[in-house]
Amino acid sequence: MALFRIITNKLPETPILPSSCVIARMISAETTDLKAVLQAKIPAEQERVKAFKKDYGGTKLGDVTVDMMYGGMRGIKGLICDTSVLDPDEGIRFRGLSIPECQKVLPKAAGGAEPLPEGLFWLLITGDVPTPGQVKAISKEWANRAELPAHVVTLLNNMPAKVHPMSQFSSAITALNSESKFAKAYSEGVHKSKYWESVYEDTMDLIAKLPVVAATIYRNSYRDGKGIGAIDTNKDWSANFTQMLGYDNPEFTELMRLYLTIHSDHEGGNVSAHTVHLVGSALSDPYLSFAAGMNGLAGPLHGLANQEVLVWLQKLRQQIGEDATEEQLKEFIWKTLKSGQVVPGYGHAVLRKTDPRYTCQREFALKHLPDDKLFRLVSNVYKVVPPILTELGKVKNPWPNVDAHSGVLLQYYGMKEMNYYTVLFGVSRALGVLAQLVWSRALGFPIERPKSFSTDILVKQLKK
Ligand code: CMX
Repeated sequence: MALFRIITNKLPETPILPSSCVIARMISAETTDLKAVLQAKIPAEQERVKAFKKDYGGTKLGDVTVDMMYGGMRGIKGLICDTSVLDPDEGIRFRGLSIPECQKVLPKAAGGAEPLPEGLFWLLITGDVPTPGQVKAISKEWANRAELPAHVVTLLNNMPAKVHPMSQFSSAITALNSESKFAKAYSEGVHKSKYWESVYEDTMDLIAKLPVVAATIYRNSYRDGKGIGAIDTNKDWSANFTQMLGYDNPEFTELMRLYLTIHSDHEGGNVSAHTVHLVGSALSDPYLSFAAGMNGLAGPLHGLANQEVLVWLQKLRQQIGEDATEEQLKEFIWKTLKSGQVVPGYGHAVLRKTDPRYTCQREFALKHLPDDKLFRLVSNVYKVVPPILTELGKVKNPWPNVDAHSGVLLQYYGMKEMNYYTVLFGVSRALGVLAQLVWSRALGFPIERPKSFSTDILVKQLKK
């Protein structure tokens, strides 16, 4: 019996494969080491796909190019999202309104300058700018729906400290599905034309409960773990949230109103929105769908970038100091890139200019904390990063996104626990993706199921 055989990684139907890529490897024919077998195959397959893309990347199957298929479906127009649309140059518009327009027309808290996220939710789900009375009614309704079932509190209180806040968040949301009115209605045989009604009820319940879940995680992970206090039905959603987190500075509450408004929605194709839509299309209830989206938000290329930015800034401060010169900053940024890492908070799959969510946070900082050292550092980084990313030659958008600025503001008001930041993003994201979910059921969107190909079939088909 031969102890060894030659595995040639030259796969059938690959005439486009350069001969230099035919890799032969000696491994035991009877090896039980699965990883070793895989390791032998991967380099050749990488080369095959690279060569295939080089020759056929621009070739279309229908309206879709091979590059789009291998490239994260970038640029494929294949989704409907009515709540918001993202323009590459101008940034997000919520139901047609830009962020500055929302800041102008949406109702504010008494004495406040920032929009109430309740109003943004009304706008997203109806398309209409609400009156102050309508916004007040939502604040009250969410306060009345906020209570958590005992098993979710027990679950959170028993989470080991090493479980990341986003994992705690997602677990608690999944466990909340015991309360789903949609799941109950479905099991009782509700007619499909009425799906949206119980999805709406779950949406309102879930949004109401998220600050309580989030505040419980914060108190358990970073404070004394004692109770979060009672919800005040006369306070708005953000004011109740900051009070439960244990913050009493009204300026922090104003920041939270802005934060929860601007992180809410970014049309349909981003990982969190698309995941909620996809999972919801299987008629998984809103709790399960939203929890799935939160697991996507927890990725460092998406929402977790707000944590990564602060980790990166801290490293920068430790290594070259807060008052680093432009040359030192440049050197640090190149060091990051040369070590194969991304500069967190910069770049975007759709945007091609500075994110207006970055700009409005910068304006908040200029108004409230112009002399903060970390803010100044972020401003200096803003001057230096875009030319470097441009010089790299491959980055399509060298400008900052929302995550480049949010942590600095939170740090200023005393929230220094950066591992927690993505939870705040998640609380806000509920407003957009759940409004989208209600409409998906109201419009009867079917289960999502795009067609995939294998590389072998694609090669065969295009050769023909
Ligand atoms: N730093 C270094 N390299 C970057 C980069 C950055 N900030 N942004 C993009 N690139 C690189 C990509 O990694 C890619 O490199 P390879 O070809 O070697 O794989 C190349 O430039 C082309 O990428 P792109 O088309 O410009 O960007 P994508 O659409 O593929 O990715 C994004 C978009 C956001 C994932 C990417 O810009 C990135 O990784 N940014 C840093 C992480 C971040 O801030 N994410 C938060 C985004 C906002 C959010 O969702 O919250």
